[in-house]
Amino acid sequence: MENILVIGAAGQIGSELVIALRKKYGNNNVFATDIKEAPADVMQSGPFQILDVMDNNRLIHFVIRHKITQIYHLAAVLSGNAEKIPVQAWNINMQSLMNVLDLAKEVPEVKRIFWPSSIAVFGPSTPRYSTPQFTITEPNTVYGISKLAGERWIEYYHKRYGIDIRSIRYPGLISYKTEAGGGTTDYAVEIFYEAIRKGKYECFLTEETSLPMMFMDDAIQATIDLMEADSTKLSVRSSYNLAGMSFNPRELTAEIQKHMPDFNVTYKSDFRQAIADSWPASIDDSVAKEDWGLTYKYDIKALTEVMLKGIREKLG
Ligand code: AKB
Repeated sequence: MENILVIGAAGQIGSELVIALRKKYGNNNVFATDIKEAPADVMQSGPFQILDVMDNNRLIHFVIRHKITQIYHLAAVLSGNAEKIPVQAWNINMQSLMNVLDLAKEVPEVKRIFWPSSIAVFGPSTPRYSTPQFTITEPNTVYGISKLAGERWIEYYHKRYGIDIRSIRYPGLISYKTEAGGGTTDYAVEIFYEAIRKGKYECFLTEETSLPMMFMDDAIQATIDLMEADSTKLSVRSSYNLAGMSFNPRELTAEIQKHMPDFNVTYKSDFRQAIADSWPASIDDSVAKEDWGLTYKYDIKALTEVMLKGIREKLG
């Protein structure tokens, strides 16, 4: 029997992952934690506790008391926010990971860990199109530097201590349940909310800024598939590339306008433009497909339909 701890359960990924894991492993076996309250369904469908991953003592006691066997550590300061508080963001992103890695060394019952990386590990010197799994990684954002350092650490802990930690380089994630917070790809979530709330949107990236993106259902499925994959098939112990779909704000606007012809977007870049310009426009995820059978269901058309429907229902 698995007892699963999700750290960062109130966030964009966590709030959906907890529900998916509870469906699979049973409501009472998935322990949701965060430093703030999570959406009602997360709080009500199974155990939830306020827990700060930076508080090492409480974390280790929690893991031992609840006989945790798997940890999903999702808490992080994202790219946009991290540029505002670089040293604090570095400390949070790195120390929280080190707490979880050291805990896995101390508590052998913890058999498997998931930790998300990001396309932010790439930088301006990385090949921009169809970015390979193994390539130049010279990120120039504090978030990217912390994710790259994290990738090096998880591979090290795997090789040196045999800890089974698995990771995905998520593209921009798009969902309607919990709004994204502080990332560069957030425009692709905000645009849907503003389309429905106001019929117009001012985009903080230029209309030609192409980035890799993915609908949350595909990201959750990929995460669970990777965690369930046969360990001997995993050739990458840093983090797997995931491509999702690539589009720019102009293409996404055109897709929304098929449903809302009067929707209007204006463009005013801010500091996040430089971050987006340093990231790949498209990703090669052939290694993930080969190793553990990565697949996707959503393209830009299906994504737009489900986002508009979901937000309309949510906002009543
Ligand atoms: C961000 O924009 O910071 C994140 C990411 C791509 O990791 N969504």
